[in-house]
Amino acid sequence: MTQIITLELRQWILAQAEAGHSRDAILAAMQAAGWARDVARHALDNTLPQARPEPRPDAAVAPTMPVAQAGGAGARVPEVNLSQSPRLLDAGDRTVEVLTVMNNPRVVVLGGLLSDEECDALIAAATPRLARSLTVQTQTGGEELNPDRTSNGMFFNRGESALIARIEERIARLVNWPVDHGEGIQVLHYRPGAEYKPHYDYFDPNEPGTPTILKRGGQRLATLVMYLNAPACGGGTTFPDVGLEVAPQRGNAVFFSYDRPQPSTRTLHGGAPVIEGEKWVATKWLREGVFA
Ligand code: PD2
Ligand code: ZN
Repeated sequence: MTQIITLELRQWILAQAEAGHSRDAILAAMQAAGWARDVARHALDNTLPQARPEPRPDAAVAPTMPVAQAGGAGARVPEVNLSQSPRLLDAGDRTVEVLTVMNNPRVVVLGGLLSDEECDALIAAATPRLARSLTVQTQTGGEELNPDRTSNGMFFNRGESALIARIEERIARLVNWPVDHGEGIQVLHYRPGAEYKPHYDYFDPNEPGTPTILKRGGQRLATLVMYLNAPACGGGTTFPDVGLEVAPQRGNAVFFSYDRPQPSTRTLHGGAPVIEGEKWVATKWLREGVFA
């Protein structure tokens, strides 16, 4: 779990101290809001001046602290547990390789998340249900044809088959996030020339349709793009802010998370045009709350 000590959090801490709250009271309020104890202590140590006035016993902790789980800066997000820098991860029914890790943006490239048979089965189940991909229309909360996205796609319902349920459970275990906080898996098919221009996967808080979209499951916090085949040329997943391109390898996946719906997460990403061959991916988006 990554929690970021933001300027907003520091300002809140200072305001509490100025209002007469003790260090322990502020620490307790932060923990109650979901901040890990060591992160909260670190934030206090690095924010409060060494000598402080005596706490006022009557002071109440303000209810407006930046909550750690709320999808704002420092929110708890799905996270692959890499604290011991493992080469291999136990995903329950399968062992997955850690191939590449980046911290800012948070990107983890995973090897062997899906077997060849699972990739083939996903493509076969998706093929009869493909239609030109739509994107969420942030003006209204509806869906629209988007010229920046020239793939065909479809959504599976969560748990709709044994295959889908098995993959969803594997993902949930890998990224430490409940199955019911995930959208249904989406499959996309790109022909030569097709691409998905750089975009953010979170919903822009400034768009008028976003409150409607957020009613179902809250913000997106993380994305997992799973590669179901390997196009001969092109079709990488690009992160333009950091010059990263993840090569589409069958069975591998790229995971990235964003603890706030802001470009400062550096999670701008796109699907580069397919130059030769075709490209199949399955995408799983993870939400803040239950996506029912
Ligand atoms: O197909 C991809 O590589 C890709 C790139 C960017 C997929 C998505 N975004 C997505 O499904 O959000
Ligand atoms: Zn995307």
